[in-house]
Amino acid sequence: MHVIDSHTGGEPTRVILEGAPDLGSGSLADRAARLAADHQDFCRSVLGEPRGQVAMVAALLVTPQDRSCVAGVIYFDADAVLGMCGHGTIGLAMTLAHQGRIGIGAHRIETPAGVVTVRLHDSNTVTVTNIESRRIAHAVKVDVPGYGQVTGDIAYGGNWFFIVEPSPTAVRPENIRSLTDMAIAVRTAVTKLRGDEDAAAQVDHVILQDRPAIGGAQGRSFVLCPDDTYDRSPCGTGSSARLACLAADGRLDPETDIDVYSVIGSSYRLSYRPGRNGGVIPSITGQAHVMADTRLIFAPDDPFRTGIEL
Ligand code: PYC
Repeated sequence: MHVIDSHTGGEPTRVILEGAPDLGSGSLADRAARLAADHQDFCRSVLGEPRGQVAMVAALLVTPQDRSCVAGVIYFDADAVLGMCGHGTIGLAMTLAHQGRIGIGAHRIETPAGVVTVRLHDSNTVTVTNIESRRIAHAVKVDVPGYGQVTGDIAYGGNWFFIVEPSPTAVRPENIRSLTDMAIAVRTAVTKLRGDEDAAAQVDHVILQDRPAIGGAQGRSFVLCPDDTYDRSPCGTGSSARLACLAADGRLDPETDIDVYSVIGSSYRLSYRPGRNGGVIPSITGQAHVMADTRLIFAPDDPFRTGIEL
């Protein structure tokens, strides 16, 4: 299997160029559903140890339905197929540039969540214009066993997020274990909510957002992914969901840049313009670096050809 690995602000992306199962034809959402239903072993084998690493997200290249797109892509982590992935799209753009398939300028990419645009600025910097992102529910209260009542917003940015701001625990590297435990407990409680918040059942990412520092600077964010790892980057779809909340609260004007930081300190520059359906069209600028251009081997007699499962 031919793969190219990159990282975006420390968060790895593995682009699969050949050797993946045939997902047939149809919309990217249909093909993504087939991947999730029928190919779990394949997903684990590509991302899990010993061939992968915990934080890695895969970007499976497929033929786009929309022929104006340079590529179609289905993202997945070790546990779930994703609707979109911001850091993965930045990594994919750098990978396509590394292969000489795209140059400086704007290019369209089809994802299960819709068509996004990447603008390649130089040999490492990419701006992603994401799909329209929106806040679904504001100030949702949830009782979280062991943590008490937690309040947050449900928002969509290509994936589903519950955003807790300010985070009850400081977003610092030394707190990653306790942030992870809290975010898992919050997600479990949110997905059990019933009533008006049907969207709650779809939440598979949690953002614990640090308090902004004095002077409007943004604090760091901790982002829990579906496979219970944390995003080393500031999370493109999470940043999109949060932009929708900042806009809805009147805390950020359109076309205004802000810098946001991940728990490990890597950054994105964000802005938005108003969307047609009441949401926002986010712009996410970040940097990716290609790390490896390699072939994975899955020998039939390798007992760990589908990864290590404990
Ligand atoms: O950047 O959107 C993102 C993302 C989702 C999961 C990991 N990264």
